[in-house]
Amino acid sequence: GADGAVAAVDLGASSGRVILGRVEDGALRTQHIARFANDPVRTRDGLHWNLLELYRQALAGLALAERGAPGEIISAGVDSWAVDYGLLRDGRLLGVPYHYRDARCEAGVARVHEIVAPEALYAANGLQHLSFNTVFQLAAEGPLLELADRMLMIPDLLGYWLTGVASAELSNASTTGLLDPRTRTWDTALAERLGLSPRILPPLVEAGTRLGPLVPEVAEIVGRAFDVTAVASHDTASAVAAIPSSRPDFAYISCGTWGLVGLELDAPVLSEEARLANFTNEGGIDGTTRFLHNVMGLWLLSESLRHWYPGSSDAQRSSRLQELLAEASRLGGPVPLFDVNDLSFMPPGDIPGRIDAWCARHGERAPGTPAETVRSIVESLAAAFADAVRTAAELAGRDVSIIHIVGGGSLNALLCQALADRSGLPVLAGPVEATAMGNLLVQAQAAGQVDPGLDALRAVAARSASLTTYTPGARSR
Ligand code: LRH
Repeated sequence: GADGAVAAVDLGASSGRVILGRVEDGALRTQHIARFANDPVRTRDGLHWNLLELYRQALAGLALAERGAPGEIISAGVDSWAVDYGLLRDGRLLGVPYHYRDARCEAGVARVHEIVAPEALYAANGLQHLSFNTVFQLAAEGPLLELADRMLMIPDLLGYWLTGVASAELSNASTTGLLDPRTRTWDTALAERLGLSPRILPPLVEAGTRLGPLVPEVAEIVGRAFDVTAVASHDTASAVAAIPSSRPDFAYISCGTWGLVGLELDAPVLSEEARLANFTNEGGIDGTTRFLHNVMGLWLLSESLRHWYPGSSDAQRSSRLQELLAEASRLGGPVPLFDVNDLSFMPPGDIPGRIDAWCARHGERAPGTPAETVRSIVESLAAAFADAVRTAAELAGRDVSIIHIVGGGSLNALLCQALADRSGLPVLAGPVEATAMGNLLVQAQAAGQVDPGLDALRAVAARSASLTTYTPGARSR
């Protein structure tokens, strides 16, 4: 296969990064080029992503990567969080894309369910009910939708700005609620029933498809016109692709802002039990199904820190979090457990206060100190993760013998040990940058640097990651 480096633009809900990767001796070597905050902006009409800033940072990162390795980059790929999108008319962006934590979605849910009942919707799209699924956001969109001739998901929108090619990569398209999980094609009949013009849905592409070279204006900024490849552009799909496992009976938790907990399957599970358990069937690479449940994740910690230390920097907050986690791990005795998935925790704001309110509503003692709140969050997340693993296995009729946790949560020893204890299963933690690795490896595979197939990709991921094992019951006292 071709030599050369590949670049990942990986946009998470709280930060973005540009990472350069090279496959050498069957392992992926990565180099962190740039990291930047992703701070949403609230305006009079709601909560938005600062998308132009993210794009500018992505370009700056790619330019820096090119300068550090002149002429070496053969391809770049973009992934981000799911469900959000921009509307365009004649290639021009209409309005500032909304953040999925904006409150506008509920009206859209009611509008959609008036036309298609929840059971029928699940039978059609296989998605767990999240009020921010694209289909509900579109139903709450209002007049801009009439003007639009295209909807592009966030990574596809960046891909379009980079190359001029408008497409919809499948893994992320599968989070819209407008894709048939069996055929992996747009459900244009469903779109039409909901009053959405199918013309706004771009042509679908699979991860690994070459989109094209950077357009000249972009190449000028970046320094050269390398290719852009469609990767598994849903961050969770990239993370699952890079799970460093060689065995089929693993469960995974992609733990960043969210904890995405589930199994990789050959086909969707569309049973009524799966719908009631709120399990989703999202698209993975190579025709796989990501059968998973959205559990609240590190958001509960990061947003609590934001509440306790307003105006402090990212770095200050994360060092304070380390101190609180250390303190939390020394606490003896049980801490209050709460339902991390309670909808009151969705919007930005005073999470510790809402945890207290949840406890009051449920006759539970509230945590007394920030360290105890942190311990409550960690234990409650671990309990919810373990529960989701059990439910996934039951619903899919599969055995699970190991849990892989990747993403930021894999660095949280207290969380990983609590997960092992509560699930009774060994937990293998890492890599922390699984999403970026999945992004890079799909590109390397498209370039012929990795053998075809998901197994070959995972074998490279396994050779590239250093993992920590947590054994049930090994909690130090
Ligand atoms: C994680 C994630 C998740 C989606 C949510 C909107 O970053 O992509 O898979 O459900 O963001």
